[in-house]
Amino acid sequence: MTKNQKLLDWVNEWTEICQPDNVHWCDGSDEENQRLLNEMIKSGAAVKLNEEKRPGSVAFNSDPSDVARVENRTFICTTKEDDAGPTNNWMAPDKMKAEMLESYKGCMKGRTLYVIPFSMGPLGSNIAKIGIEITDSPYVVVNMRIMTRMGQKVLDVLGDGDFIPCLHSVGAPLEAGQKDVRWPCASNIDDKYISHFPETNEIWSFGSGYGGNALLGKKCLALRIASNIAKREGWLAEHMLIMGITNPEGEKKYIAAAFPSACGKTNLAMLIPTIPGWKVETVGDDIAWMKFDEEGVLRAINPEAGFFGVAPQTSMETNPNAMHSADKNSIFTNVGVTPDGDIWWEGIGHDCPAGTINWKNKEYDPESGEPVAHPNARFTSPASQCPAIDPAWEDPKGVPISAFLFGGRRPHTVPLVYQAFDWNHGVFMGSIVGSEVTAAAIGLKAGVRRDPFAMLPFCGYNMGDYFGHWVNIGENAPDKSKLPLIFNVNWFRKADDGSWLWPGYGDNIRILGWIIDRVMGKVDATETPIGLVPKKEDINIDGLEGQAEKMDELLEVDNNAWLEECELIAEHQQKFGDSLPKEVKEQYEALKKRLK
Ligand code: SAT
Ligand code: MN
Repeated sequence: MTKNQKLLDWVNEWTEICQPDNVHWCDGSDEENQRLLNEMIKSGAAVKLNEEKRPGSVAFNSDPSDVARVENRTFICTTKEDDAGPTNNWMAPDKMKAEMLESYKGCMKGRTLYVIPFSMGPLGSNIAKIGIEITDSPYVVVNMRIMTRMGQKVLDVLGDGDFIPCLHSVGAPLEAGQKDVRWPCASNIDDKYISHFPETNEIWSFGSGYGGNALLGKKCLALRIASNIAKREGWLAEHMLIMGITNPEGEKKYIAAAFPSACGKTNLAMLIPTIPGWKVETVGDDIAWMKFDEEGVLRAINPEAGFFGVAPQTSMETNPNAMHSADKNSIFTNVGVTPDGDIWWEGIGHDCPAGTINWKNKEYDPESGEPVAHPNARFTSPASQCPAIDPAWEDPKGVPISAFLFGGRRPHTVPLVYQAFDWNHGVFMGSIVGSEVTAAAIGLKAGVRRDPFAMLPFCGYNMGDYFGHWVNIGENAPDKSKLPLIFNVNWFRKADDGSWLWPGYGDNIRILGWIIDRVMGKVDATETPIGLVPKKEDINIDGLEGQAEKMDELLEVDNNAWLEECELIAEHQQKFGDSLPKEVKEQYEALKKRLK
């Protein structure tokens, strides 16, 4: 329990508003976890999986209307609209609170209000932050127990200190005697809100029980709110994986990497090298918090304690470390459940057994053409179960970052890898990250969907100011010579016939190897208008049949294609108006000049 008066008052206040039948303070114990799981299995909300095949694990199916983050219902609520910027939905804090308060009144009737104390980051780390989530979803409780450090031990560290209040309700009160549904949530999209109040460090979420809408430590706290705190305090809260890379000489470097969704970030974080002597270890697959230490080294922690990974297409072929992370003690959401009580999804690597129950609770029908798992189906698994977890992943000091990687899916124009000339050039590279999408995917004309720093849905303030913050980090670094080098990678370049030019997956270690060589000053690079590109001979392609002939095309920088790219970049930069820092604008002008 706690004597923290602010916390007690806050919980009392919301108990009165939400009117739950019970209040439960989560201690994070095994017993508590088991009791909640058993209750959900008994009520039919969860399916217990086969104890031999998938020990300690359960599967949930969500309501078909509640399957992913709801970006159009995600709000940044600041006094001035300009502080939310052109890429966020904005509403004034007072107006949003008044509107949502109406929704919260009596919203937990018939339910239990759970109080979840959690730490983002190793308990007691000076980079870590404590949040308290109020929720009426036991599904959220058991997920938060995996994704964060959770329970009484957090209250012990908190003492009478400050915390980030995170309020969540599925928005589905029960009348007396009303039977619950398997996945309660607000039935109407307009009744859902994922609201952030960066000026007061508050999160109010209503109406959704899924993923980042409901597990408020992840995108809401660790990215949208933390990015605001980081800007104020001079550090970085980024949508980045963190990995350790050891070369055959036994030298180890850590890198952090940002990619838009669907670029294989979790796969890269857990990569198994295809060339002998190299080792990759995982610190985190989604979020990095980074601060300079006393020596001026930028150090990163993974604020999370688990993986909330996309299940479909994850297999022993594509990502054995992720598969093993989910061997046991895991929660599966919107996957198929086989007759023998295991899980199945598209791309898991074997055929779907007859009699499998799909994510809509119907028996799998191969004729229907409907997928068994929802494309955004997830596994929630403890990071400690990852066979490649880095020995320093819970080090409260964090790990030293030597390089940043950005990248997207770019079938054309962007070479396999190139390095920024300097920090501000790297910031410019991050600001233009994007993936090429087909017309159907965005409902617009085909083109490059820009996702600067892969932070578009996660930057909790004006994105132009965010670029400026990155510029400032470089400018104010205690020791500029110790700043990470910045690279852009593109595993997705295609030949004219549409075939991939690069094998990807475990072979990406060959590019990471070059990056590490650059960090250690072991190899030169070729200067091009867009940045520093590898000399062909410095990329190890031993054993890759037919690869040598593709390297010229892969590393090619076509000035005309880049001049066309510049027009797209100009369009993109325009969105930010006056908030675009002059340093980033200058980088664009300099690039154009080098290309001409
Ligand atoms: O649902 S999460 O926000 O946790 C994952 C994602 O959609 O990126
Ligand atoms: Mn993510």
